[in-house]
Amino acid sequence: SPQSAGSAQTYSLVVVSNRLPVDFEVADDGTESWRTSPGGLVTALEPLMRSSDGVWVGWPGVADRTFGPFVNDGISIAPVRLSAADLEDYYEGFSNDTIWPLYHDVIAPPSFHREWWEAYVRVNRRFAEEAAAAASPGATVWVHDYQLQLVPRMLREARPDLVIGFFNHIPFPPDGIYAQLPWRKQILDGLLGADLIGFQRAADAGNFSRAVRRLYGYPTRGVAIDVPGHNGVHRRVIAKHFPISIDARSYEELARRPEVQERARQIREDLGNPKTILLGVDRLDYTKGILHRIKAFGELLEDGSVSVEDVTLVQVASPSRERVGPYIALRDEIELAVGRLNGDYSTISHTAISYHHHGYPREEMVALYLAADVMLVTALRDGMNLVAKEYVAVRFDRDGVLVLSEFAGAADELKQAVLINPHDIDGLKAAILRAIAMPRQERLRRMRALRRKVFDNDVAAWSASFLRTLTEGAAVRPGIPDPLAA
Ligand code: GDG
Repeated sequence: SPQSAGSAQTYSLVVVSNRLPVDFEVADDGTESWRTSPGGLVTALEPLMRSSDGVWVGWPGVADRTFGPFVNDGISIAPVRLSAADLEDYYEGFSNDTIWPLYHDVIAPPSFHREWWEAYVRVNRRFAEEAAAAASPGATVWVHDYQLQLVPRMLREARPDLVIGFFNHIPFPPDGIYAQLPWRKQILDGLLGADLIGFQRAADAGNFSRAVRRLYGYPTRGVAIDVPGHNGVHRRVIAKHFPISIDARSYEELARRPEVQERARQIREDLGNPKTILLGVDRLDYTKGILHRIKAFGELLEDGSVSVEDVTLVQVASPSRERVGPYIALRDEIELAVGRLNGDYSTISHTAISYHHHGYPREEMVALYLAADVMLVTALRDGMNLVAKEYVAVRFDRDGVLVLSEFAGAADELKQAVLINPHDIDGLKAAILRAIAMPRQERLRRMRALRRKVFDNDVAAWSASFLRTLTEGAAVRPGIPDPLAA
């Protein structure tokens, strides 16, 4: 049973991601402990992991430490060891300074370094080995995200009996951009080791299939790709979109708590009770369009369309990838822009931009969403953008306006948002003014439709749909246990 995780233990469902859903923590007095880091993915997979004999393979967040397998909160955990050098080259380097910018339309220039690639191959192999060791015969393995694109192929070679799924949380770029990657064929081959490759948007799946056609010439038809195998027998790989979501009900439940609502009122008051609160919540990342948002708001103040007495912009920019070059530069640029704008427009009683380079507890995020009249999601490119969905889930009062970039995956579903092109600063300014002035009737109508979309398609539906497609596709292979049947 999964209760007593030992190194020889194997499981019928193996989830593999760069980070584990637990953080290793060392207290001031030296006490070491594990803390669950609650994310959408854990919430979605938790029931499945508990009921169906599952294990999570990933890195526990500290370098150069070896941990044996253990059970945390009912979930079996198999930690993967990463050295400080692995982190620098595989994670900060190849994952976050090569693949991340390349897959986000080269908003920042990707760096190509052969040593980073070598580390990426080496670390992917380690994850694949750990996953193979944890998988029982015919098990389902679900690999996550851009840090682990070589794992599906490595796994298939070691364990042809496995059913392998991969989900890409970030965009997949158009062929003209993807083609820049010196290791473009190896990465495609790595992904094609999976039976099912999931993407956020239909456009991402299309970009992937086109890249496969262009670089390998494999025939594709709709979502199916026929990969030539041994003896001329083709193996069918499915590349399809599965838009990720959130645990919507848990967000609404938090928002309904009296103390969270009281906190939202307090936030408004502390900001000087402006007529309108605009809110941005992002990891501090160049894909999120934070500078475009600040520019548009600054111009609205400059041309007198809004005043600091009436409108405040709250920007949470949570610290992210602080050792990666472009992120260090971006933080300086953002803080210069915020400082200038506040210097020019803030008064003693009213701040133009209330800027926070902090991570907050989820309760505080929910209180901020409740306090915000207008949510600004101005990403230049974003796989999905969960912040947009969280804002909608929290607004049980059906009020509030979502301004949403068409370059975020969420725009495919959240059509009743005010959709914008963040590169068009005049268009963005007009959308902000429209959101500020929007009649209550229209706000309620739009938010009702948005909420239906988010609640009908929550993260549990997402993971069930992915796993169902994965196991149905594999059902033609004999002797494969169905993880959903548990
Ligand atoms: C990647 C893709 C895709 C942020 N600051 C704080 C905080 N957050 C939470 C948000 C949200 C999450 O982090 C961010 O998710 P996003 O989807 O907005 O963006 P990425 O981090 O870039 O995620 C993205 C996602 O993967 C899932 O597939 O949607 O496109 O880029 O949940 O609320 N949470 C707390 N404090 C903070 O300060 N508690």
